[in-house]
Amino acid sequence: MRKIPIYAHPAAGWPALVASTRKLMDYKAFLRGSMSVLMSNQPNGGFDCPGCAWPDHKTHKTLDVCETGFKVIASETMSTKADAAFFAKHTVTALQSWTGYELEHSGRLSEPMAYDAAQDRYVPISWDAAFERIASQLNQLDSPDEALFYTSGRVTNEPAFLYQLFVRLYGTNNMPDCSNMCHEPTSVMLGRQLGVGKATVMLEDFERARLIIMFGQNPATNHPRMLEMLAHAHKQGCKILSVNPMREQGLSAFRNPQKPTHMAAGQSDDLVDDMIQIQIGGDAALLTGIAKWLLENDKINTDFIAEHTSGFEALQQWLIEQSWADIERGSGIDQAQIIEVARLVADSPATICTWGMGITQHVQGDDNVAMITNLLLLMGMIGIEGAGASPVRGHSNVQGDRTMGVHERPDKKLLDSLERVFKQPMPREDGFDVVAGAKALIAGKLKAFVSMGGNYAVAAPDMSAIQQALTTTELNVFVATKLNGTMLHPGANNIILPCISRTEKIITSKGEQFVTTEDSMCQIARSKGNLKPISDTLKSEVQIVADMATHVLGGKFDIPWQKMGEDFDIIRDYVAQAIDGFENFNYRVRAADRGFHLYHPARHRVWNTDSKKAQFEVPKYPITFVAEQMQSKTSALNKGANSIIDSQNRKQQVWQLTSVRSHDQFNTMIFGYKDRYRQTDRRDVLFMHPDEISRLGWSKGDKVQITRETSSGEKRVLGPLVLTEMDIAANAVATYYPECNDLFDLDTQAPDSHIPAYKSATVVLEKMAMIQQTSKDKTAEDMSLAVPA
Ligand SMILES: Nc1nc2c(c(=O)[nH]1)N[C@H]1C(S)=C(S)[C@@H](COP(=O)(O)OP(=O)(O)OC[C@H]3O[C@@H](n4cnc5c(=O)[nH]c(N)nc54)[C@H](O)[C@@H]3O)O[C@H]1N2
Ligand SMILES: Nc1nc2c(c(=O)[nH]1)N[C@H]1C(S)=C(S)[C@@H](COP(=O)(O)OP(=O)(O)OC[C@H]3O[C@@H](n4cnc5c(=O)[nH]c(N)nc54)[C@H](O)[C@@H]3O)O[C@H]1N2
Ligand SMILES: [Mo]
Repeated sequence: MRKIPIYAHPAAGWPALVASTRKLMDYKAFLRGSMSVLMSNQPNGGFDCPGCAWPDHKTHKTLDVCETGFKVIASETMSTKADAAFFAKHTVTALQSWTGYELEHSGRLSEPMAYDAAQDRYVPISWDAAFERIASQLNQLDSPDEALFYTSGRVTNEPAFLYQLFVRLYGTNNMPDCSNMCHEPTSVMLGRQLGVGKATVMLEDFERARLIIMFGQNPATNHPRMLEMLAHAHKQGCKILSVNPMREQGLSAFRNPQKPTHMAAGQSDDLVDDMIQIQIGGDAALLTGIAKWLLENDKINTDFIAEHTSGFEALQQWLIEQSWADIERGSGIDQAQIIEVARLVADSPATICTWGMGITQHVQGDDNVAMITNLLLLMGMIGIEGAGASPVRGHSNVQGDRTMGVHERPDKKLLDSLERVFKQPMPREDGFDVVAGAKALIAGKLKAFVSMGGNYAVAAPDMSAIQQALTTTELNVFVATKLNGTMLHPGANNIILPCISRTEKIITSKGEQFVTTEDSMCQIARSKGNLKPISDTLKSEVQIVADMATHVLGGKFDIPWQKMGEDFDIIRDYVAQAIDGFENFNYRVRAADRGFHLYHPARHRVWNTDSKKAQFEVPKYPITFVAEQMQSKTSALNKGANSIIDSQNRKQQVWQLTSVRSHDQFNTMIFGYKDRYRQTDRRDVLFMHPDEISRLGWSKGDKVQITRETSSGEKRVLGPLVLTEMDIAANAVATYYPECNDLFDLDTQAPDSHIPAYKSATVVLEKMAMIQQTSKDKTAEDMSLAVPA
């Protein structure tokens, strides 16, 4: 296919700095925010950037923050408040029609609020009254399992540890977290295959790697600080490949903001040597092809396999059985190009595979991760310098929350350890994850929903159904910094508890407190905000959990909740006793600027798996899964009188849809409508290759509607969307998350990790002019603001 011209301005560089500065101004956050930005991710104090989980550079004393970081900080440090006066002006019904952009810009939540049904408004409530109401509702439930306790990955270690302790002592493991929608296949499969569900690499490995393969990841937008590391590796001769259905343009031209000369001279680097434009959902097939060639050409590391692994024969047999025809059909890539990649893998003494949501968010997400790990194991690329598995986490502390015990399927070791330290029995039954919790809510089986951050309903599939279900509960509680669409569907009691954010100071009777986070490469470091909280009324997340526990559990357990709320060292002392790898936590986290690295056995070729060896896994799904699905939908669609005929009188075809992020959002928090790299200034777009647009006889700018049929046969419709050109694989289309989340359903998920398949949905497209009578009342212009909350 023809390549379409790339974005003219390099990623990062001046445009990114200008965009960042403008965002601080938009948010009226300049004074609070700019001072704050200078303090993020610095050695010797400062706070951990509340953006992504990419590790900090060890030695940087300059601006170790990026465009995304700037925007997230601006969003936190804005001086506008969503306070009592704000809520007095707007009914909840009116707020329901606000866009995500409008809600995000309504300001920082600054006092506790409770929903008053008579007025249809949130009204102020005192902290005490709020906690009493929470306690009375939670204590009335027939079983603690009727409550769901969600966590989002921005929550830091200390509140996360306290929260899981409170929830377990209350009596349930119903602790879904955003990880269930994000890197869950990584946690599950790396856990099973290597013994630890986390990255085996450290930042310095990127300096020694000879080959980096990036699967389904868009660092220019989502982990901009990673670009600098890639640029560095590239300069040293490391080959970099990107496997992605979209040519993500931020990777093609990068200007390093850390290097003023680079910026001034207007130089830029192309970071990617080759781009493998995979079919959506085709990664397992591609990896199968690479592994098959390596195996059949004696390029695998037989010594490593013999000494360290188990399950090789089964994988070998399976690889031999896979045909090149299926590999090509499943991946959309020619055998010749796959062999080229395989040769690079064979020749590389040090290979890192990195991956993001393009790998995990599929029905075959678990298989995709398994195949990446299989490839690394076949080559012996775990436990040597410059090589390994590098899943790149999203939220800044999503990995830490899990380490602290926020987990709906806790392992026995964690529960034993909590019982030993706190001398109380812990619930042993697995709880609900995001999908199971949402289904239980919709089925009316849950009576209370509590969330530590996040925007559960809007981030999940079946958004509207979850929002509707929240109106049927006895209690919904939101510990949060910003208003969002999960808070606007009140049940009998709906309470918002505003918290101090990452950029703000936490001062208690014991003095200024710091918290800790864990980055994507297992580094634990301190984080301390430097701004005065936006309102004197705010409490820290730790104090909110301590108060909730005090009110809900009363004097039932001999645990110093309030002392912990005042002195976070006490929490860390408990963590040191309860969680592996945190021995001497308070000392070690203070001893070095960047804290400490958590022991990772697989880095040392110690395998804490069932077999005590690294484990090969055979994929569960056929590698032609997506291709088959598209084929069967196409023939079903074109059967009988209902078939849709396009403008050139051809029968309708189906497409594979993926959902992605822009640099003007952080998940459901919409900062703006622009995507510089993808050259659009609206979010209601459908990206399609220009060749495909002309093949259909359509034009860019046309309005199209998407229809998806769920596994139960229900039709979901989204549109109109504006057709926009993009260098994306044939048969593939893309749009922005979360606007599309009602297209996805809770039943379409991976078998072991239960991750929703946000990255591949088989859909039908229709040009709006051809659709009769459906949406005459809605123009694309209306839709450009219709970002769901
Ligand atoms: N600015 C900004 N930064 C963020 C976030 C944000 O919303 N905005 N969110 C944070 C969070 S929580 C996360 S998890 C990370 C997410 O970071 P990423 O994983 O980079 O996020 P996405 O944009 O969801 O998708 C990544 C890529 O997957 C590709 N893709 C889609 N389908 C497939 C496929 O089948 N195969 C392959 N190989 N690729 C595919 C898409 O084209 C896209 O380039 O970013 C974090 N950082
Ligand atoms: N279609 C589709 N859906 C997806 C994805 C996708 O790629 N496609 N990605 C999935 C992924 S990877 C993720 S991680 C989820 C994200 O799911 P979530 O983590 O639930 O969503 P966020 O939008 O990050 O949450 C934003 C809210 O967090 C609150 N918040 C912000 N900072 C703080 C803080 O410091 N403390 C507290 N207590 N609250 C705070 C604010 O109230 C804000 O409104 O979405 C998932 N959904
Ligand atoms: Mo994420």
